Amino acid sequence: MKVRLLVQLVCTLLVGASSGSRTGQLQKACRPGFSQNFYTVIVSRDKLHGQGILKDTTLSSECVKFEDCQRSREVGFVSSDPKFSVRPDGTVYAEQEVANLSEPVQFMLTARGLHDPHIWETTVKLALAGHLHPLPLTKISFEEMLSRVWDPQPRVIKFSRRHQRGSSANGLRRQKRDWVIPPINVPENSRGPFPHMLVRIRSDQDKNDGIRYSITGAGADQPPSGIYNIDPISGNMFVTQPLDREEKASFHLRAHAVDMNGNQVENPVDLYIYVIDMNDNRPEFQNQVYNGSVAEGSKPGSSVMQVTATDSDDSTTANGMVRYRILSQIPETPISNMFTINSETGDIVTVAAGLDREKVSQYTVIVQATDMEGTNN
Ligand SMILES: [Ca+2]
Ligand SMILES: [Ca+2]
Ligand SMILES: [Ca+2]
Repeated sequence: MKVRLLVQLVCTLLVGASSGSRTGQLQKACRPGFSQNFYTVIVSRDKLHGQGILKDTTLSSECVKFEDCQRSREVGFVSSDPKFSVRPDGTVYAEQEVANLSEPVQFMLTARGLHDPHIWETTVKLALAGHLHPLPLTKISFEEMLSRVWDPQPRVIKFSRRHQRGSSANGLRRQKRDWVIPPINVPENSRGPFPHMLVRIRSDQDKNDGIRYSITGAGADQPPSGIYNIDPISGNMFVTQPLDREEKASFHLRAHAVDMNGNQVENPVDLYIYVIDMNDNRPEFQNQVYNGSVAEGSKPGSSVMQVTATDSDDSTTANGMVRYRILSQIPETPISNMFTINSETGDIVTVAAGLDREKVSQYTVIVQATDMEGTNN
């Protein structure tokens, strides 16, 4: 599916007149939780040490915001990726040395109150600044895209042995603690058919009859319930409906295995499911009409105004990268391109001299914002 997006707005440049400002306040009831369900962290290249990142490097300051509604609850963050985490002040940092960050990385972050049972979850995606997504997304079909994302053969996920019999003197050898199951990827807006099998959960104990599998967490037995389910006998786990990444970008479930009497036979295993972005949102300007002003007689290069369009798709990929361009200017006097726009920032500046209020007091400029880095024109 190719998505071609076009948004237009009228941007009025009132030459010599100042623009009015408008302030609006929205009163909303405070709800504790993360300020966003998806954070994009662009990591500056000067954080790199060679190709990698050193332990304890701060990747982004105070990026993740947790609203506690002034209850001053003590909230701890836990990351699904042992390499990256978030400090209590919202700073994203490398918890371990990272060999390479050439591909974007995402992890789930769980916030847990120390003195209350609440759990909040969000997704953090890290991408190196200037990262150019190599996939020519506009040139492959939706079906091709899906086939790249779905696992062709559903994986078998086994419960980890937290303790193993070993040959060492004390008989018990601790397995590496940060053993992490590779995340499960599900493309958003999949057309099914549903239920679609994602993985098979298996215990080594299932030679004995009567092992029963279950999954818990938001998306399984907690709201939004029923998105995932599992066959208790085979351990086959399914997604039951199309997903919307912009609504919920990741899921954290736990798989359990019990015997016929309900006794736990394995330690629960954490499953992280990421919803892979599709380009299903167009850039939207915050206003339909922007009013800017610039003094007559201004020199070329004078700043006029900035316009901003946001795209809810993943901004680390072309799906959510917005580019601007000027389509037209009315009147086209004294020349047809009195203004230029920075394609990445939306800053509009003058490029020619000759602004004369007595001749033209107002210009109307049509600006287009496109995603796919503006290549889909
Ligand atoms: Ca969506
Ligand atoms: Ca999307
Ligand atoms: Ca988009």
